[in-house]
Amino acid sequence: MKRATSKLVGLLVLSLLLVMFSNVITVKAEAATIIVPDDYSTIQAAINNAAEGDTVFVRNGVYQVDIESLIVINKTVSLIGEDPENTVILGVFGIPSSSSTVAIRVAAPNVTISGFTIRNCLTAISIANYYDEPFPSGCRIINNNIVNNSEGIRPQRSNVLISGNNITENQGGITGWNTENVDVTENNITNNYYGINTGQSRNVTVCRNNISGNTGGLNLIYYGPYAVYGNTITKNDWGIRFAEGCHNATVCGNNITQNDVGVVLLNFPNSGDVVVSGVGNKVFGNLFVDNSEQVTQDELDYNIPGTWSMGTDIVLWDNGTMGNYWDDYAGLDENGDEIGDTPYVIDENNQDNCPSMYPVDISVIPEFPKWIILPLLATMILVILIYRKNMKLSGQMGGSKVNSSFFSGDNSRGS
Ligand SMILES: [Ca+2]
Repeated sequence: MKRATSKLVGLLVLSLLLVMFSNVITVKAEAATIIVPDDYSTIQAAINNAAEGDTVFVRNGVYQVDIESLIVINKTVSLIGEDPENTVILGVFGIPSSSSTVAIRVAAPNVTISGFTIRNCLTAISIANYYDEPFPSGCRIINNNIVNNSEGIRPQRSNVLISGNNITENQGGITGWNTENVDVTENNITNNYYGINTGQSRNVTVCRNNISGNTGGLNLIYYGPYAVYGNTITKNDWGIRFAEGCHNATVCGNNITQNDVGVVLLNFPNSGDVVVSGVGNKVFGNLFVDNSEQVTQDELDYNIPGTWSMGTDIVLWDNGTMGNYWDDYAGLDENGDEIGDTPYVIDENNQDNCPSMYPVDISVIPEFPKWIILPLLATMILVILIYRKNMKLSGQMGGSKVNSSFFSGDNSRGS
């Protein structure tokens, strides 16, 4: 009985570990590498002839995509370019009398796309499946140049990692839509119209990116929660905008500097949609330095005045003990606790109650845990507690003491 229980617990723990590290240990039994153009002349032909788990390796060259030659990844493969500067997927977007839609559409789980320049497409990479296709979860878009597309990367399904990419000169760099659990980490997101534009997204983490030179850096709209930390947000027309229905965004430990406006609170009357004003948003532990304006409240007037406020007009600017560093704060610190004695007032609804007298050290802002790890960790602890309780019970019932102290480290207790 006890042996069966411990076996069961062992299996549970093992399966949890497998889930936690599934991205790392994707089974690659007998995976092959198919080379373009050596084995097949087109990327799509290589994918069509690949088996699950194979790698499609694409040599340097220019690979044209248009409406007739879009790439659909409908099985779990890694699509790897030889060199991101010289392995180019080229669309025809912007050329008169031509049309292209999505250059690469990912419609399978655990797909990796790495090592390409993708330019001049309507959408460079879309992660989206149709009903009869497998759900694309656990996909990774890493180390690519995404240049001059209408939309760069469009995660439309869950559990996506977007890391190490140069995303530049697109209309929208990353445009989330109906997505959840997206990590946007350590990308250069520069000179786009919108750098990142969330939409119908949940659990999006934006960390340690360089977001600069965009018209809008990071546009936060419904739903949230969003974690935005450790980014350098600089030289944008506006750095971060809290817009329609942004809920539970935490913006912490960012260097927000040299923007025309650091943060915009967008607020406008809404004529019909039931999307209420965003709540639960916090901005603390950030540097606000050398922005022409730190925070502005924008009121768009193109909607007919109605009953719903559609934007996000109120944000918390401190967490009760820590606020932000504002380089234009004019208050004093007479009690010497390094926190300004008077609030930094933004408008009648917004003020930082704990403005820092000195630039906060954003390098020591603790990292947010990955969303997925928390419930898994809780489950594991629960399993361990149950295991311990069962062992204790069986020990009291006169069972052998083997392993009963495995988790306690206490070998002295006999049965
Ligand atoms: Ca003080």
